[in-house]
Amino acid sequence: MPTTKDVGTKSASNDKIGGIPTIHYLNFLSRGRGQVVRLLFEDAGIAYVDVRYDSDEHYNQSKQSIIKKMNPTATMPVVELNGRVLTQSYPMLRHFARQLNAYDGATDDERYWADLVCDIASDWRTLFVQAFFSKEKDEYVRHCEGYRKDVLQALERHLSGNEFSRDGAFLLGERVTYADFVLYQILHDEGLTKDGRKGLEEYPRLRKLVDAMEERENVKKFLQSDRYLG
Ligand SMILES: N[C@@H](CCC(=O)N[C@@H](CS)C(=O)NCC(=O)O)C(=O)O
Repeated sequence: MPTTKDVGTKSASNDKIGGIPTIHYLNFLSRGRGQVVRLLFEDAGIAYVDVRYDSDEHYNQSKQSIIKKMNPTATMPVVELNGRVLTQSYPMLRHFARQLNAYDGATDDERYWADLVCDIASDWRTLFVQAFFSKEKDEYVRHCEGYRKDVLQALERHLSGNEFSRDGAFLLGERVTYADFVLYQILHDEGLTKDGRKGLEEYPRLRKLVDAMEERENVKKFLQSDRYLG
């Protein structure tokens, strides 16, 4: 059976999104595509119900029963909210951003910029997961030396040069977007936010974003809470 936990207290942000969401996700500590949705809930002060499935349980049982009933692709995260089911992590974030009237650009150009960075982070996550879970010896080491270096350099160059992000900490300078969360989460899951940001020594612009994310009031509280599982 999955574990279920109530998190937080109902707030005005819950009213804006239409209630208290239930998020179904694998028990990947505080990592993965589902975690970034949780992190946005935490930041926005959204109370939520956290349902976690162990991988064995998911693949042997719940994938074909509970999850596939809600989501045709049978993947997670899946969010139930007010009798509706939401699927696909990053479109979900954009949906909540619009409902909260926050976490996104104010113009087409700003939104394009946030979506662009989200897309790079999404491609990166796909390759990270493949390498991390590969049965082939050294595949993850090859990933870190190859693709990961390239994508870090590309992101550093993008953020340092872009008119919206070059002067502030977030993608839109002082204003945080859903894509900052997506980028933060892959940097976290790759182990680049810990150990004094050792893995980000060559990427000062990305380090600035990570520092600013972890200084956000509710993110900071979350990282210091027992809900943060590493
Ligand atoms: N594009 C989907 C990808 C979802 C996805 O691949 N989720 C993984 C976990 S991060 C999953 O459900 N894996 C288990 C499975 O495929 O059964 C999204 O962003 O929601």
